[in-house]
Amino acid sequence: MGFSKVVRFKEEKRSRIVLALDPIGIAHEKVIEWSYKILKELEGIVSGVKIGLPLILRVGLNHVGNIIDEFKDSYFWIADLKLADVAHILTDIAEMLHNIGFDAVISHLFTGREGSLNELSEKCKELDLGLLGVLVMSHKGANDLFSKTYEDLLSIALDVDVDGFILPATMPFYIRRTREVIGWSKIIFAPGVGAQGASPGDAIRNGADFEIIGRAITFSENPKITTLKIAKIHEEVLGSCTGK
Ligand code: BMP
Repeated sequence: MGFSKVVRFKEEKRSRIVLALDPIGIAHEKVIEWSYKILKELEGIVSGVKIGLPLILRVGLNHVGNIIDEFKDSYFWIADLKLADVAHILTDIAEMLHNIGFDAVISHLFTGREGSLNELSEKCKELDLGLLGVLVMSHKGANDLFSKTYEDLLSIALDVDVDGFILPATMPFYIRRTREVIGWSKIIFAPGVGAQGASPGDAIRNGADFEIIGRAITFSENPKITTLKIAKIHEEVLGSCTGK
């Protein structure tokens, strides 16, 4: 358990797919059943699961804990609350998410070092909870601000020693640039594949370790077949690259 599990899954050359388990549009009373069904179907072909407010607000943190418990050997678990707060709040939330069974948390970086990310990073290291920083987001409006703050956020992230980054599959330039700066020491996760426009494999070709994929899988007619097709594309891309 913990971030070492994420690293181990990568080293064991498992799939490079992280499922975004967002039950958008699913009837309230069906959300738990929907989650279990999809997680059963995708065992062995998806490595990690990212859970955010859409699921947590619908079923509550206890049910999320039960889901993680049931599938803890099959997947690593990322809590996507895009944290942005002061230190005592961040460390408290990190501890709760760790206790529920999450292996990593996603945090914004703009809150800065002292009184926020320094303390969060320290707590995450104590818990072996991976800390993943959002460098640039995947939607168009990310260009309004993130493109201007990229270098500063990267320097904050390196100072506080995050374990990995969230970078847009839709803007692979940022993935390439980050990989050039950080080498292979940290893990890059890229959302924006499928429904948001990037093609499967694009982010990995440009240096990402994992692609985060939601609707392209969960809303497809046959999630298992769709995921197998994406995994095959990833294998082909990885086969033609070195260093990954
Ligand atoms: P989808 O593949 O259905 O577009 O979902 C993408 C997932 O990745 C969502 O859970 C979203 O919150 C997350 N995400 C994103 O789309 N862009 C970002 O920049 C950061 C994210 O965490």
